[in-house]
Amino acid sequence: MKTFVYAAAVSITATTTFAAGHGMAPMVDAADQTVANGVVSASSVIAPANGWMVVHRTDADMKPGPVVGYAPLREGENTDVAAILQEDVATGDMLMLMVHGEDGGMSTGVFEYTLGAKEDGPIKIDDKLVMKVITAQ
Ligand SMILES: [Cu+2]
Repeated sequence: MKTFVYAAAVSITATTTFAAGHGMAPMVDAADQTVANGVVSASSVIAPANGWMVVHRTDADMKPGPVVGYAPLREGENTDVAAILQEDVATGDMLMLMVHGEDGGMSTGVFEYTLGAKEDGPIKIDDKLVMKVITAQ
């Protein structure tokens, strides 16, 4: 009897976690902002799994360029995600905030992506990157 009760509790927990993580469409919500404090932030990010918000340089072509920052994400909703910029970003520069996974590298919890690599690479939903482009003010 004791074993049965334990099994039922585990089952309910697993179902709840699945619903919370997969019920919301992955997205990045961020606005144009000053980055004078050395940080770029997103007001809300929904991630399908634990991973990273990666900050790429970009331009009018909207292609992801070099990585200039990253911040950890939890599965589900993240609010006020802040990434420290690794180099100066000037007023008018465009940045692409993108959801990346935590898969394929050597270490969990260590950001191992470099541009074009598979390790901790970008996630895709319906073959599209999950990202938002902002301009530094
Ligand atoms: Cu990316």
